[in-house]
Amino acid sequence: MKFNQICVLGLGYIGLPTASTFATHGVKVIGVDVNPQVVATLQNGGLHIHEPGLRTLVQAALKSGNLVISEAPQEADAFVIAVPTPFKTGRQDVRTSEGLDAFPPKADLSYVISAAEAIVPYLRRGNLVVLESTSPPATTTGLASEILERTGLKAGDDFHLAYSPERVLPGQILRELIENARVVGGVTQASSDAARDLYAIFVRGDIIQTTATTAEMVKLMENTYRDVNIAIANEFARLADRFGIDVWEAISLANRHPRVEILRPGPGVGGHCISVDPWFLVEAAPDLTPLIHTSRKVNDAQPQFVVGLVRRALDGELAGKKIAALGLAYKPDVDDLRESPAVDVVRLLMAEGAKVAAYEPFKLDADLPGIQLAPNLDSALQGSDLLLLLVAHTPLRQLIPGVVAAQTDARLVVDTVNLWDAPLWEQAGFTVVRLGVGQAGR
Ligand code: SAJ
Repeated sequence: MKFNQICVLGLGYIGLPTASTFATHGVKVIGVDVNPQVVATLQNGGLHIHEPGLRTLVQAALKSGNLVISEAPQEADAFVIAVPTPFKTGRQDVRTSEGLDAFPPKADLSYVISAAEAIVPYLRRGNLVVLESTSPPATTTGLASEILERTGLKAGDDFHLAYSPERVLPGQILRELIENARVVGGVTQASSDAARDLYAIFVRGDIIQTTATTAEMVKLMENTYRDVNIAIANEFARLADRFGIDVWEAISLANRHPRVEILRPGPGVGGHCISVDPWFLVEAAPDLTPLIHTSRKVNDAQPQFVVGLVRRALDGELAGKKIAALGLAYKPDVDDLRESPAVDVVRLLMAEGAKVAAYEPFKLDADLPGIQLAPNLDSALQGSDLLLLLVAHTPLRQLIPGVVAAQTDARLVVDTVNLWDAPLWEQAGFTVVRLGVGQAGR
């Protein structure tokens, strides 16, 4: 199939790079977002999200004249839906609810529904529609196809319909978008072929065809697999803490086994993907998913475990203590605070009466209700009783213990990500507590 014009709905972390990449590969693209602010920002040459290299890519796409930003779709050969699918229950409700067994939260498909509805007036015979948003199994053959068939056209017969998961890693989106293998699942073979032709415009990795529901499951399985594996790493950290060993040493030794690859424990699992997607499977089949459900609970409880470590380091008393929380993003070297366990840790500490100065080197002015961000490291460190390292950001890795010692009265460090060289910090006068390292392992 040939594509002269593509309409991409949703200009977030996936839609914007995708739209821009199609445009820089010579195709006319209409990038659509329902948020007028996002549209205005992009039209004025700005950027509402941070991703390495994205600014240059978007500018090139706009400059080429191939990318046009708009609030409404237009007729096109292909429509790509890349809108968010969050869940309805706020994560905070989930984490603080008494019985974590009382939910699962429900997937919020309202953006997918709106996007599909927005396409209806423009959909023509022979067009291709691809859903990229992470969705519960059978969303493409069910919900998406039902809405699009309001045109009177039949999915698979009159227009092509496919699901293709994006699997790019935030921080490396631009490279992975092009280089990763791409799975395309059509509702018919012809739909799969059309989707393959679409991504062949820029994908250099393999493009693998399957069914729409398999493609949906592939995405959910990948992220669930990672969540479950991080959960076991977090449980190992708790066990190591209890049994007085160093989990980081134990993991590196276990990983010498040719068939073992344990991931890293930490303050919990965040981001808009891995901490969300497993719920889609739990929601779709609660009777079949006790392991997935439990893993979510383990990872969601990890901020509580970190608070326990801090409380213990401060001899059981958090109220009135000043804590410098270093790093708030959901993972290293990104500015994305969505579902960040570090933010949960800060909130939990504050709920126990601690005074927290939070410093996020990649985002100095985030709007986090109730949390005041320190404008710089110095002001976070000043007057603190304890330094709590929550994210393995490169600028935090580079801190020099002797210099930090001169900036703060704190002589206690809790490192939740095993970033800092404990002996060096101890030489500079700090007592270092590391997550997953019990007394005898220190
Ligand atoms: N984390 C750990 N320990 C680890 C690895 C990660 O605690 O060993 C934590 C991170 O700190 C973070 C969370 O898990 O809070 C998720 O981070 P991540 O780097 O594992 O993944 P994401 O959410 O940035 O991106 C994932 C990727 N999926 C997989 O690796 C299977 C990416 O390829 C997907 O495209 C993306 O989700 C998505 O959009 O679904």
